[in-house]
Amino acid sequence: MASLMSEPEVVTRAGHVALVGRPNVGKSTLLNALVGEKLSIVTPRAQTTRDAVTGILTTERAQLIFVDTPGLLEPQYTLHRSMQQTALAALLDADVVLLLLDATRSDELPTGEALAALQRQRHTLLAAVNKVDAAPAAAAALESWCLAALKVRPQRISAVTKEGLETLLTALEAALPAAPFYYPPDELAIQPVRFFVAELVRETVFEEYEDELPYATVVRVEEYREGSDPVYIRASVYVERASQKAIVVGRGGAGIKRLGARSRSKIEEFVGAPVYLDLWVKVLPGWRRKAETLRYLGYPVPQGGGGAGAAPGRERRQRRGGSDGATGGGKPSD
Ligand SMILES: Nc1nc2c(ncn2[C@@H]2O[C@H](COP(=O)(O)OP(=O)(O)OP(=O)(O)O)[C@@H](O)[C@H]2O)c(=O)[nH]1
Ligand SMILES: [Mg+2]
Repeated sequence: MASLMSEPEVVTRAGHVALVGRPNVGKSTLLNALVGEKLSIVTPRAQTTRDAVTGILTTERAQLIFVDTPGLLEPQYTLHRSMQQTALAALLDADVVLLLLDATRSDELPTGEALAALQRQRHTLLAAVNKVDAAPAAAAALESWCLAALKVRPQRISAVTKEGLETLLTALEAALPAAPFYYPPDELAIQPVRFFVAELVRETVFEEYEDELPYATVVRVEEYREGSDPVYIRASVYVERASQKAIVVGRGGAGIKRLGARSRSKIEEFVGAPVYLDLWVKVLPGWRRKAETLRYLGYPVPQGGGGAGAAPGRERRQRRGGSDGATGGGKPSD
């Protein structure tokens, strides 16, 4: 008993840090920079992230479980409401919330339900003004807003140049509760490989196609044969209309070939092995607006947006990359 009591106590800190903010402020870029691995997809366009993407950073003193979230927006259709629900759930579940503001967009500030949730979260709220490499002058206005609205002084950072990230990390570590590590120290991600594969294809859709098309696109990995060489992956790219399918496929199949080749090289880098990517374009009419198609695709269905049985974000994340057995109507058509 005496010898047990005299052993030195190692105090570690651990918990969830939700990265929240308006679309395009750099949440996913920051997650990748902090974890040191590209886990969350990044595009120059707003509303890229649709899921809570988790990345883990274990330091000597702390384990930070970062949760990247969809941008806080004014929902316009059912998928938006699903994204908003995912973001707010991550915010409410977190041990620490990091609100990101964008130095290049001093008008992009949280409003409504999101602002109210942040104000309620004040005791665990930190804030940062990102992209100071691009527009350091605009940071002052955002700092004033943050102090007035949330009583928090934001730090100045750049997720791209990594300026300010060490100081931010120290502040985040200090804000976490004392706790043992929840994951092995070398663990970086929680979501299954299938999730990241689908996201990498979706990111490439953002890069290859313009206007509304990337927003009308969702990717589902239908089959993943790890044992085969190369790794065989069959994935469906769902769009909302036949005209969109024609655009993705392109003249003589040139579009889908380019999408497949570019996606494959990203996936090979991610899984570290040669990959055969079998990509199919399918039409799932109006999938963004219908509860049953969203459910089929694994998105949480917001309350009031499709009746009972909406899966909360955490459960859905595990299911989405799991078996192909997800059902719920909305049968895809070719
Ligand atoms: N100059 C500069 N650009 C940045 C910085 N951080 C992110 N960006 C750019 O901002 C754009 C949006 O970045 P994302 O990380 O996708 O933003 P997000 O907040 O995750 O966006 P959503 O997922 O749409 O909500 C990309 O073009 C990034 O390269 C930064 O520190 N400096
Ligand atoms: Mg994002």
